[in-house]
Amino acid sequence: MFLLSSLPALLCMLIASSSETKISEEALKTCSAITCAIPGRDGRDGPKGEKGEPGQGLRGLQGPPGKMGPPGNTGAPGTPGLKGSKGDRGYSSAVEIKLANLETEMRKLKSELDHTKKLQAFSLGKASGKKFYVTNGERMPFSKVKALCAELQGTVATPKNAEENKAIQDVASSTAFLGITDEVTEGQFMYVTGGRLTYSNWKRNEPNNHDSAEDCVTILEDGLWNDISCSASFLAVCEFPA
Ligand code: MAN
Ligand code: CA
Repeated sequence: MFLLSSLPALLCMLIASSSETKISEEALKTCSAITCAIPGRDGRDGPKGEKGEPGQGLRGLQGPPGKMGPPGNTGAPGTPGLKGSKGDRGYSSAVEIKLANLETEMRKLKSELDHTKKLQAFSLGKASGKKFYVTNGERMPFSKVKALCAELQGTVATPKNAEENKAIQDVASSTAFLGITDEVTEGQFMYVTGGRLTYSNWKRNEPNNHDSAEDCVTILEDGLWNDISCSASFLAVCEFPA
């Protein structure tokens, strides 16, 4: 009795739970005629669909940079550097004593030199801030005078004004060479230390380049100048800075 009356409902349930997506007209009529009291169970998931086309929406903003990666491996060692300079020898007490003795000796020599310079300046009547002139009283050709004065860290006496001319005249007991020649260009007298003449004290009718052989200059006993042969011998007078 029960079985018979519930048959249409059972049939309806079977139709509703069928895997067919389309329910036949017939089945629907049957179903509408009866009451489907119990819903059928969900069907099983269908097969996965094909991958869809990429979306057409706007792309998002680029995200922030990722975290720093771990440090790489240590590189191979570089080429060796240049050899350093030789170190000092170090000090022994014996060397230290010698050094101290040398320092004492040097202080003594410096003070003696200072004293000697003062005596020399006094004996030459040297005025402070003025060039001074020295002679050994010997006569020699001009090239020798130049060499001698250079050896003494001086130059050949060269008056640049009347005062200096007088100072040289006072030192020279006889005719003396001056540090002036026209060896480079005939007729153009120059200082041997360089430059054109800025002062002259020529004797009347001098320079005359007598016998076309007079490129050097002498100061005569009266302080006046004469051009003369460089190979003739005259007094050597050297000049030293103030
Ligand atoms: C005379 C003059 C000078 C010249 C000498 C050369 O004294 O002519 O100019 O330099 O002779 O000895
Ligand atoms: Ca002359």
